Amino acid sequence: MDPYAAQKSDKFSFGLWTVGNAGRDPFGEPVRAVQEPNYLVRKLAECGAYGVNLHDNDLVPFGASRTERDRIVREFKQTLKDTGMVVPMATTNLFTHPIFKDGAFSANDPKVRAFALQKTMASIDLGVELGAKIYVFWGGREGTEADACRDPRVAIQRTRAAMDFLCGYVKDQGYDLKFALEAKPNEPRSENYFPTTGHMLHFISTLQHHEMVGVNPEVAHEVMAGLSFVHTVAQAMEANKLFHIDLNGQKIGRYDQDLRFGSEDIKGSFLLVRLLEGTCGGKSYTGPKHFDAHAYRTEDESGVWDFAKGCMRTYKLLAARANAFDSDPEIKALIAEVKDAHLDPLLNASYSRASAQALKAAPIDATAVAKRGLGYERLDQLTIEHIMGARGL
Ligand code: GLT
Ligand code: MN
Ligand code: MN
Repeated sequence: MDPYAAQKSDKFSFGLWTVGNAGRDPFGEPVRAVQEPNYLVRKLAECGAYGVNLHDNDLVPFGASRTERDRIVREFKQTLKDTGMVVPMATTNLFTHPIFKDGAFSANDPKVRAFALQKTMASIDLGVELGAKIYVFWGGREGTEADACRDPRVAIQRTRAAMDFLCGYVKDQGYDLKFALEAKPNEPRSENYFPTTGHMLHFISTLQHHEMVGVNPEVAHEVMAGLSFVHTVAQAMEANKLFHIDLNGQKIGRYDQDLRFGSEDIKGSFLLVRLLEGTCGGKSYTGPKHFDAHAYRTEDESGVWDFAKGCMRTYKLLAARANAFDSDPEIKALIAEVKDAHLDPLLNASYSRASAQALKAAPIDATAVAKRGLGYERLDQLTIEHIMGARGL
């Protein structure tokens, strides 16, 4: 059996909008036929994915009647049952309809804010009905071009009010659902509020029900801003706030490319998988691994499935290499923590006048310490050799 073929136990998921992407861009028409959701789920199951995520309107068209909605949902549930697929995450489309042209929760018009809440409550009901345990908020249109249109502090306050309200709704309904907030620096707006995961993490700490809200960082969105995605994810994990993750590929400084996972920055992708899988130590990430990406516009439908299988296969290849890397005795020796019998107790002591005094008095020869080479060239070369399969497998 191919050890890199995706299994349901890997917990790989795709959004309906990812493998369903028809290749439309701001300059060109779709290049592929729009595929029907039930068909996409069956194909994803064949590829080895375990889950499918959706926006309300990826499944139920905007404005559908209750009868129509119920028929669509019934059929979709049957497909999930037939294929053994789950819906781990659901979200609301608060960006396509023109009513959201100036944002949803942060919009100046109360009618827009109220409509956004109505739509989200209905969409939460839908997600829960399909079994979702995570609910994503991506504020696609929450931002500005004419920045004087509102006090940015008010935008933050309105978003907080919306989150507090929606957390209240979930609790009142007795739903087993957590929220995951997804940041993006810009696009489609010129400036988005909450541009990075770091901004989101602080914002979450100000919410009434902060314990049920975490983050959904996306590779492309942090890399667009020139940030280290590995460090972003590490901060979220360390805060126990990594509720979900959007994996893909991206070049720095471009539009949101949403490329196949691992197709760009192979070293960064390796370090990310290493962190998520926990081969470097610490807690691993056990939630769904969602590929929020799409096939190149050059592709026909078979290219879409090559893309989907490629995301999952690359993840598994990198996981195997991360495992080999962290089992390599030379790597272990290179990254072993430096121990100092005299200083360690002083550094580990909590503050007191006495511990401060002892630390002040500790003799440290800065020149001698500075002379020591750290071996990071060797470490980094070995990292490359592991990634390239020249070592370890
Ligand atoms: C949209 C966006 C993604 C978000 C999705 C959830 S929709 O495709 O580009 O990053 O995760 O709303
Ligand atoms: Mn995303
Ligand atoms: Mn993206």
